[in-house]
Amino acid sequence: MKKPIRVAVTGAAGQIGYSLLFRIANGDLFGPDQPVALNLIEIEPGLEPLKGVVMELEDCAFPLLKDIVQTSDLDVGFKDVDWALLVGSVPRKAGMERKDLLDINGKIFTGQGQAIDRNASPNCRTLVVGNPCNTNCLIAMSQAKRIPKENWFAMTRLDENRAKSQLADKAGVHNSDVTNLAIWGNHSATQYPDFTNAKINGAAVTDKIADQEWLQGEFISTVQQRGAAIIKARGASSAASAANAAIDTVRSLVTPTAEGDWHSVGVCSDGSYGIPEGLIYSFPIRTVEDGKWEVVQGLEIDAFSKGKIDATTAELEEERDAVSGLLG
Ligand code: NAX
Repeated sequence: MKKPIRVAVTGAAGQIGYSLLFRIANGDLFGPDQPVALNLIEIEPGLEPLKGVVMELEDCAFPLLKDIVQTSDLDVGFKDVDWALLVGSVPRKAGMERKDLLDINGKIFTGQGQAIDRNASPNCRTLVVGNPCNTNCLIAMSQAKRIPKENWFAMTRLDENRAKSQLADKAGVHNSDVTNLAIWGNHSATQYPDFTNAKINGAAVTDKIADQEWLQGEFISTVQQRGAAIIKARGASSAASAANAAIDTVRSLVTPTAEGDWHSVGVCSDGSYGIPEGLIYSFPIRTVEDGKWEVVQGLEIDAFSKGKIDATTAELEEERDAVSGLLG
């Protein structure tokens, strides 16, 4: 019997948690032969609804789920965890400036980074989903010096999946025919879904979709604004698709990437493509083996892409500067 992989999830009683936990327990992260244990972390008011979620997890009688911890104590929650999925954060409310949001969440992620540093397994990997996820990840990483910088990730996979589905729809192909789609930069409205290096059935997207104006305009803005469109239609922000993207991200980080392809995730920049070192930045990433990844090198960045990449880089630098007091 394999030892269970212990996964912490913060914001476990929230909307994304409600989709995510059942899929983890079902084996969607690490496969059908790998037992899992769940450390579910909530703030005090979330503990009561969390009890209900745990009852439902129990009622699924998942064969792979070996243990469930429910807590608001970060030292208990991150004890010996192999993966930390940081989903919980404070949403932006009317009248709140981006700076206020960075401040409020910055404090949460300072504490969580320190608790991961004190308690998690030395090789713990962390995926930050809670927004602003790149900068929250930067803050947590800066507080956890014991954990390697390569183990910190911010989620941009939902943006990649959205972009693939838009391109597939436009080209009249299935979304699995679209590959090599990198999201550059921030998980925000400045992110750049790079169609110039993406492929449809192995050919350049620009060979399959002649409408350059659509690619440079509506395609990008649809991906950038998709979250807002879902809130407008559903009356609530994306949850199942976000949980699905978190699952995709972890799976892609523990499984070697298919030959010639890549996936998108925010990682600590090593200076590739001139992106300032240390920013948590979404790049095209290849997973070499479980625990080892690299930034795909040598992609052509044309003038249009450069402009977009510069804009999202500038935004991330501003965010970093705004939280400089919280960086350890
Ligand atoms: P919900 O408001 O439904 O749930 C959040 C949960 O987190 C709540 O149960 C709350 O009690 C808990 N929480 C708040 N502060 C906490 C803390 N300090 N420690 C532990 N738990 C805490 O939000 P949900 O829809 O689940 O979204 C969660 C986060 O994901 C938000 O920040 C949201 O902006 C972000 N998203 C990120 C996406 C991405 O692609 N990176 C896409 C989807 C989503 O918008």
